[in-house]
Parts: sequence; structure tokens; C-alpha cells
Amino acid sequence: MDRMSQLKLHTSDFFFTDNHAVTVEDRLPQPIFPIHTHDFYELVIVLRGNGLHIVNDVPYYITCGDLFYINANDRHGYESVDSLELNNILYCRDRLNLLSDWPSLLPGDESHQDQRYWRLSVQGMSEIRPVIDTLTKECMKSDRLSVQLSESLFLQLSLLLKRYRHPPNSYQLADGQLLDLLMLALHSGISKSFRMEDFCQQHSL
Ligand code: RM4
Ligand code: NI
Repeated sequence: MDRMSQLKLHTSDFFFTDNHAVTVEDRLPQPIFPIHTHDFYELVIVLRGNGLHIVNDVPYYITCGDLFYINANDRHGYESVDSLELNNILYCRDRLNLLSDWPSLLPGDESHQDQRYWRLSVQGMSEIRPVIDTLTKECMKSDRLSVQLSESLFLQLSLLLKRYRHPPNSYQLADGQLLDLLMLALHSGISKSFRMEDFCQQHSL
């Protein structure tokens, strides 16, 4: 597909009403999905499985605990998937009404794409779960209170993500996450030989 005919997804097809700033789209599983843009922003949280996520032509091998802040005009897609499961939390920045320091919570257009790719600790993954579950229900109701509640749950989620995220190559990692990383390295390096020493050196282990 050339750039002119590229798939673009629209707010009006996903959000419950024009007042909603946020909505949750679970992908259980996420199938292969072509490169696309949106007129909304998107938080992508990888729950299970693996895949190859392309963001603005940069490939990322993704696994459980990965977190991406996708901008409206980013071009992204899932080129290959292996039992990949995601929470997609879609949001419209210009519909956020609560007074909060949103730009510092949700790295957006001003942030380089390296600052929009993070990992979540195991504890973080379990603390955000109930918030996302409540948000999923709340954003499907149209009354004013529910719209406000949805936004406040989204604020809570954004704060928790900021608390529990860490850069992909920093190592305050739980054992399970180290194992994930090792599996990723093995998976992505199938054509190359794998040396444990190199792996440890590369990740300061
Ligand atoms: C797709 C894919 C896209 C997302 C849409 C809403 O399956 O996850 O990234 O923008 O859903
Ligand atoms: Ni998308």
C-alpha cells in the first residue's frame, strides 16, 4: 500500500460518543494488522504472546509487559504475531477535561519515539489490571458521570503507568521479565548465533 492510500482509523468509529475521551479495545488475540494511522492516540500494553510491531518503520520484537505510547500520526502495524494479546487504550487528547499535567504523563508528539517505548514491571502489570477492567465497563456508558469517571480512571492508569514503567534496557527487572527478554533475544536471533556473554554484556547483567 503506498502512503496516499494508507489505512487511517477514525475516532467516530471507535468512541462511544463525541464526549468520550477514552475507550478500550482489547485484542485477544491481535491478528496481523497493516500499517495504519489514527486521528486518536493509543496506549498499547502487551499482555501475552509475541509479535513484530513496526512503528514509523522501526521494528520492535514485542512481548508481555511492553508498553507503547502511539501518537495519532504514527504509522504502525503488526507484521507478524504469535498468540499476541493486547490492551489498546484509545484516547483523544483534545477531549481530556480534567486539570492535570497530561503532557508529562502521556509522552506525545514532542517526545522522540524511543521515549514512547517502555517496559512494565510485573507488579505494575497487576496493579493496572483492575483499573483497565473498570475503565472498560465505564467507557461503554453514555451518561455524564460515566464519561467523567472514565477520564478519572484513565488519569489513574496514566499515573500508574508512569510509576511502574522503566526503559527497555534498564535492569530493575523481575526474574520473569529477564526470562522474557532472553526468550526474545533467542527468538529474534534465530539466523544468528547466540552468545550468553554478549547478551549479558549488552544488558549489563
Ligand atoms: C487494531 C490494532 C490497531 C488499533 C485498532 C483500534 O486491531 O490494534 O493498532 O489502532 O485495532
Ligand atoms: Ni493502531
